[in-house]
Amino acid sequence: MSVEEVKQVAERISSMEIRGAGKIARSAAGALKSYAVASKETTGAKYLEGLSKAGEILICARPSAVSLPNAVRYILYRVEGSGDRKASALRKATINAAEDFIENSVKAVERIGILGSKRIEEGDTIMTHCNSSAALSVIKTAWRDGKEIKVIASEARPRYQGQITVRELAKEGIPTSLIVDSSVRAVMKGVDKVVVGADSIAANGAVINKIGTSQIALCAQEARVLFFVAAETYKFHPETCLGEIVEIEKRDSSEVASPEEFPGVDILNLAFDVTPPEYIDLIVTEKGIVPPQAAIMVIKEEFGWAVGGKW
Ligand code: RI2
Repeated sequence: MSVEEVKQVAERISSMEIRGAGKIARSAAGALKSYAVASKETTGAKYLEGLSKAGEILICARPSAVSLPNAVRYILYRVEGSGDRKASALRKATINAAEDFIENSVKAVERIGILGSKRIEEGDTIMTHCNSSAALSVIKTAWRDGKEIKVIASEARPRYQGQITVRELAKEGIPTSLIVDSSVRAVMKGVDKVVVGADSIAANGAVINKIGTSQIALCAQEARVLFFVAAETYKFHPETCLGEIVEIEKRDSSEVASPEEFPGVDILNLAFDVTPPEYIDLIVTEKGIVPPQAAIMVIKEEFGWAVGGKW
């Protein structure tokens, strides 16, 4: 894959043809692997220059999901740290690191399902929002374990990822209802648990996820409904330890309504919001279930090398 082709992958991530925080991370890793396979650079230095340029292009595709830069940096860090400086050895190191990332990511989602489903009980009605493979792994694992559960999924306007979720759940045979985002509070009294995914988790345990998540958390708190987040450890945001704020992606207003039909109106399309840690009961990761207050420990454990480093 050439730099031009890497740009095309970045474009598919940007347009959300490839979406979901875990999936964009795996696609970026896959693109770097393909770059390594196709690279004709003969010197290590030139190869590394091209690889880091390709990584930068991918990182810039979407700003809020830290899984994307974490995947790229996981690979670059390993390649840069691999002893042999020959282009061929660096290419091999890239391929190995990318394959490791992808394999670990897929296993992490499975493991989150196993751990998180222990907190789902027979007869539970679970609410979810948007389309998160980590959250759905918890729900599907509970169902496959024989727990009779029901799911209520909100639409997640404006991109309607909730429709992907309900199709996936219905295919599995799970009794599923689709609701409009504004009916969350009205139905919350019939919900036992909320399970959502994450695009980024800050050092203070705040969760950045699809717009509407924080309203759901607020309604859950009011109704004393447990609120769970399912997220792989590469969704924890190391730079928030260094005072950085997670950028909330503002997408094109045409996703919400046609600007031509509403002249003079500012149509705001925020893709994500921030749920404060006080509204979150627990975070299910592949390494264990932690309270949001433990986010800083997860970051130190997983990204100590990065937080202390140059970025
Ligand atoms: P998984 C998605 O973002 C949703 O916000 C979802 O909750 C999150 O990524 C995590 O998804 P978008 O790409 O990695 O739809 O759990 O904007 O699949």
